[in-house]
Amino acid sequence: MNRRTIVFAATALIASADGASAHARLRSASPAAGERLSAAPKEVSIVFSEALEPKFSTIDVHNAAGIRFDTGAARSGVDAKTLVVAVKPLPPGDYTVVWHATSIDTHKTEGSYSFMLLG
Ligand SMILES: [Cu+2]
Repeated sequence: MNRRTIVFAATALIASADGASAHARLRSASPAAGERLSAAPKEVSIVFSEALEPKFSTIDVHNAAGIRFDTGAARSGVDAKTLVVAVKPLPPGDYTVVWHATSIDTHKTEGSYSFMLLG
């Protein structure tokens, strides 16, 4: 490759990395954002718009005091677009779910939402 070819290849790579089409975005979740539950869930499950690399994707679940309730690593659910993490028995309260997703094209996205477990 001469220098011009390398510059062109690098520019093309940046352009494709900039494309938003393959970034994993949250499509739905269980518990859902803002949901008020009367029974404690045993896991938190998030469906994304793209297939994920579960080894490089995480779901943290913590209460208002910052105490973590997720247990173990996040794993794929029913398909590669679903990420699941088990949670300890949840006392009533407010919970925040923080997710970091790496899609199979290695692009990273993140977000968070909250749900409430009624007493
Ligand atoms: Cu992407």
